[in-house]
Amino acid sequence: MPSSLDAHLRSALDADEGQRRIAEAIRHLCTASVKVRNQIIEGGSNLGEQRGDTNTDGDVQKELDVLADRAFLQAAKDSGFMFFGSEEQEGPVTLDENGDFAIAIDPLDGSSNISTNVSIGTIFSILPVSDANRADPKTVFMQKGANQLAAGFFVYGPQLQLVLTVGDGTHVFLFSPKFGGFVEQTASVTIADKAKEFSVNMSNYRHWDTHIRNYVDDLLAGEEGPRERDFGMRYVGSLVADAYRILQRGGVFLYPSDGRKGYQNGRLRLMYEANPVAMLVEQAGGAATDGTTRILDIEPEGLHVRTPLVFGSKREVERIGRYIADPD
Ligand code: AHM
Ligand code: MG
Repeated sequence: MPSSLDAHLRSALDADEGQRRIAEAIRHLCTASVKVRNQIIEGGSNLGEQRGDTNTDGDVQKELDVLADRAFLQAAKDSGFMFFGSEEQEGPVTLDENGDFAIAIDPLDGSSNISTNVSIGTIFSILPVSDANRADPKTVFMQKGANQLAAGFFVYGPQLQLVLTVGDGTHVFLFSPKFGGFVEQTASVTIADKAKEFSVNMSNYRHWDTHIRNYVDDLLAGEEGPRERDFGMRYVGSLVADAYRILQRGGVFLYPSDGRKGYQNGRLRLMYEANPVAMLVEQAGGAATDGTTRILDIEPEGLHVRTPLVFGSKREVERIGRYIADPD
């Protein structure tokens, strides 16, 4: 009999009432993820269809973006969370004045892949709510990622998986319809120290700063270049899928800032993409930066701010930092 997520939560989050409430919230998020998965499996072809509305990014919302947002909003309500901050909502939603926690969430990550039947996901970050946050709610999503109490993502792919950390390592759980819940697939993931693959949207090459181009040029030069070995490239375009692959077999992911309008801080969102991925990666022995600064130390200016993002095998992330800080 495989070990269940429930057993993991009971042993990892049992120190006090607050921890038990976080465990309960993770169970509610799992319930929502199964609903979203069922909608993906059964929902027919209209899930990738565009609705009339746009989200905070100006992206036209797809049917599944809205379904996922609703499912996870309900999970947050059921969890007794005080605030819900979603990519699909303009500002923080207050749910329960007496709640102690807040959730920042990307309900449907990888929207552009919905209609292509490629892995997509949900990314979440659970944060504490302080008295100062209660007095001035907009500050709840202005706390740095180092404050996260738990972080994770669901992957809706060939398998439904939960990649989770509550600060005691990064663990992978697989949804088993036979078992009727999530069971442990990998306890304590460790990211390989040596990167053999890189993950970046190469079509943006011409928009990057010179130091990023130099770094990627050196990878592409392979055996004949300064790295004296060949690198493979993989880029799914769903952060959850690229992050999961790196957790499994190492490598490095980059979404740097670039010269396009609106990309001066890259594309990815700090509160519900970079922070949770950074916590998972660090808990697995890897590193995550904006190029030079540790992601978890960034003081955010608000729920929807973006950040350049580099994460993966620690040595490789540090190497990229040197290309940026010391381009010669
Ligand atoms: P989304 O949350 O609206 O789907 O956008 C985020 C996605 C990430 O999953 C992925 O890493 C990135 O955007 C891909 O961007 P691009 O298409 O510019 O390479
Ligand atoms: Mg996303």
